[in-house]
Amino acid sequence: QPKTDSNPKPPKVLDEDFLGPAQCLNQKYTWLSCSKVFCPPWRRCIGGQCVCKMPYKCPRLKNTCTLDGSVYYSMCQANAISCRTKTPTFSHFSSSCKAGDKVHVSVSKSHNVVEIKTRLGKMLVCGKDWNMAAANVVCRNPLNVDRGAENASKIKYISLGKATQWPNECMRIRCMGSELSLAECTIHNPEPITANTEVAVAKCYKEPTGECKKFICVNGKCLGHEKTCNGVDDCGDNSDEMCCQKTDKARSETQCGVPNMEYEYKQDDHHSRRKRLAGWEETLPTQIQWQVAIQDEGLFHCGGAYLGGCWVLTAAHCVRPKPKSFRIYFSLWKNHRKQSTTDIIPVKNIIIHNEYNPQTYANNIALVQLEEMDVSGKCMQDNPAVRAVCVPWSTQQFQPNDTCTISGWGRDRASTLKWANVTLIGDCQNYYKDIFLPGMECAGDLEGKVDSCQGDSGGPLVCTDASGLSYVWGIVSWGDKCSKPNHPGVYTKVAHYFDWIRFYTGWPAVTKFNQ
Ligand code: 4AZ
Repeated sequence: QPKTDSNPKPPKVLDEDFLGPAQCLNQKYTWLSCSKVFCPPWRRCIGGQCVCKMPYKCPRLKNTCTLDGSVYYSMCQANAISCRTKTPTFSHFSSSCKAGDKVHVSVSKSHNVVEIKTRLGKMLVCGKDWNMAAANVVCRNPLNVDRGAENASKIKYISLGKATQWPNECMRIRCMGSELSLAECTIHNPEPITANTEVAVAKCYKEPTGECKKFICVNGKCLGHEKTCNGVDDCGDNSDEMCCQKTDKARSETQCGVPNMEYEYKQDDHHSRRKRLAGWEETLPTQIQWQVAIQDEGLFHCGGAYLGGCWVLTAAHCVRPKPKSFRIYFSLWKNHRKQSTTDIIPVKNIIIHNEYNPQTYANNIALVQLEEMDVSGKCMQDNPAVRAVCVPWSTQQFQPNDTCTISGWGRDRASTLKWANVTLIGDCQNYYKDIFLPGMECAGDLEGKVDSCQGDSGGPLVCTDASGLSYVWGIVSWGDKCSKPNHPGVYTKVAHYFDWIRFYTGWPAVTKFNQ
């Protein structure tokens, strides 16, 4: 009788430890597997799958035109219909939906250059922002329904040669990757092209002739193993990025919203337990583990929230597009002086919302991308006193009257990091009339007892859900002075910017877990 193996073999690890384990791959996860990722607004999560929402369940936001010229109430509604019919529906936002505003996309025979035809004429796609997500959308339609592009690349305009008459303008486009047509992506106004301008090139996927001996995506696309777990959705359904083992590769899984309890109550000296009081309270040295301080030319004006990986979220008015003048301080507590757990990280890039308006504070949100330490792609050493906060994916996750926490080194509160509880306020137009805009949220109280103030800007308003996960619900943004009755603090409503954040940080940063 053959001996039974009492030590079952560990699951086979594929692709040099990056892809796998096999149990995960067998689940055939894609970007519609809501046990791992969040569904887009026009889908809802049932039994682990994002299924199409009923169009009437979508909010009424902004007049939305469809390709056949009819009007809907939001992009969500148009996409809920596309989702059911599996054909592109969304065309553009406009109050008068005139048919004929269609965007026509093609890929040229020579050089595979992407061309778009709109009522403005024929143009190319600018190389800036051009990536695999956008190439997948271009190639998805109308032939490669699911499989999208083979690859996305760029070519200098001058290299195209003169044999063909090429358009002399390009449009910058930004896609999430899940769009059914380019119309659903953000399309910028045409820009003039010069000889050295890079323009977009897409090679659309073609079914290989033989059997696929490499990685097979859930949608059937065949990929080289080097394309799996690289932070790029090469499959077009994200299945090459859904099962990646914890490794040193640039984007490892993000765990968010849970402080390291071993450290939370570590006390330097006389501090007693955290109290629950109304009003500002001094924090313990490593209590708010996602809080960062932003230093600009040696000065501290603002806070921020660590999202994991190489990403910090803050207010647009806290930063300027000069990464070299900034340093991010993690695990800072008193006097803006380092403590033993403090890490100071340089900044690689600053992304300010392109519709940020410094007069109205509309879209007061920015991402700070930290400098990588080395080829590992990591931006800081593991730090037990630093944890990431989660990004909320739905504007419904928290509601008026929920109690959340603000923290900061704001004005007149001495020099230790402080925290306070505040209440979300639902009817803020009543207090700020038309200067209160979409994407803003109020918190505090109407008597003006507890409020954020100058110096707290950019810092987090954090709400914790029933399971104990903490989300950065708001970013300290503005207010009419501080603690003024009937003028609560105004915060950037982070959930409103989920797609914007995801576009820049990629899927892993906003995925629940990557295992
Ligand atoms: C400021 O000047 C500021 N009370 C920040 C927050 C608030 C007011 C002003 C909210 O940065």
